[in-house]
Amino acid sequence: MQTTYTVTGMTCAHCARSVTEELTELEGVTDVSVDVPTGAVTVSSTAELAKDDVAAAVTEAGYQLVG
Ligand code: 9UX
Repeated sequence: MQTTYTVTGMTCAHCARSVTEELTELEGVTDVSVDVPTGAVTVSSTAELAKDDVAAAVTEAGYQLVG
């Protein structure tokens, strides 16, 4: 399945990489796609992710999940 989240604070490709790396560590995540200008982060996973886990990973990377 695929879910798109909004993340604030990313301004460059390195930001996107940090978020991607953290999210990829979550169990079941198979792909992460980041659009820096809009903050849209699309996560593909084998099962539905807990939003708290996604938020924690984004925070760990240094950014914030919206909503
Ligand atoms: Mo650089 Mo993207 O500080 O932050 S990683 S703008």
